[in-house]
Amino acid sequence: MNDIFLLLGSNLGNRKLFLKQAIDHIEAKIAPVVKLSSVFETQSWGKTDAPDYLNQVVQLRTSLPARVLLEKILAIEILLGRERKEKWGSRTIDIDILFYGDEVIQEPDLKVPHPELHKRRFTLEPLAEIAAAFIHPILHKNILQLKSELIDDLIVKKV
Ligand code: PH2
Ligand code: MG
Ligand code: MG
Repeated sequence: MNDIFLLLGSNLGNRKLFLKQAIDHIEAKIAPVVKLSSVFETQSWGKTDAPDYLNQVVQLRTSLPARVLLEKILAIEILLGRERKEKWGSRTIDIDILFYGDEVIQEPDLKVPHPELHKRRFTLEPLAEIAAAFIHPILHKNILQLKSELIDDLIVKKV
């Protein structure tokens, strides 16, 4: 079994409900959630005039191959009304694979660990809540260390 960490994000419509529905679909179609961070309200990163997000990190354990996991995640995004029009466009739900155990995957459409995770407060704050000691398999630092080195000053607050 692999420890999987997923980041959920929503900044369109009933954001809280989309997070909840994403978790319900993950549990029904992928695996039970073993840990869940608080929900954080976060300023939009990359496209700073977009509405604020709600972000939350969930931990699962599964032996599903990463590619199968990715396919199931994309299907859940579509089910919850995700549309892809522009980079960093607002979305009902985004589900990103942050870590797949300590595996490193570098394929065009599947990069694990998530290549930007260590630069983003909206990811590291919820992740630190449930996985402070988890070691990043490329950077060889734990989540608390990565958080202490962050230079992202966008506002991230627990709701
Ligand atoms: N996701 C992005 C781009 N910007 N900003 C916040 N606060 N939260 C996100 O989940 C997010 C973002 C691309 O997926
Ligand atoms: Mg994303
Ligand atoms: Mg995504």
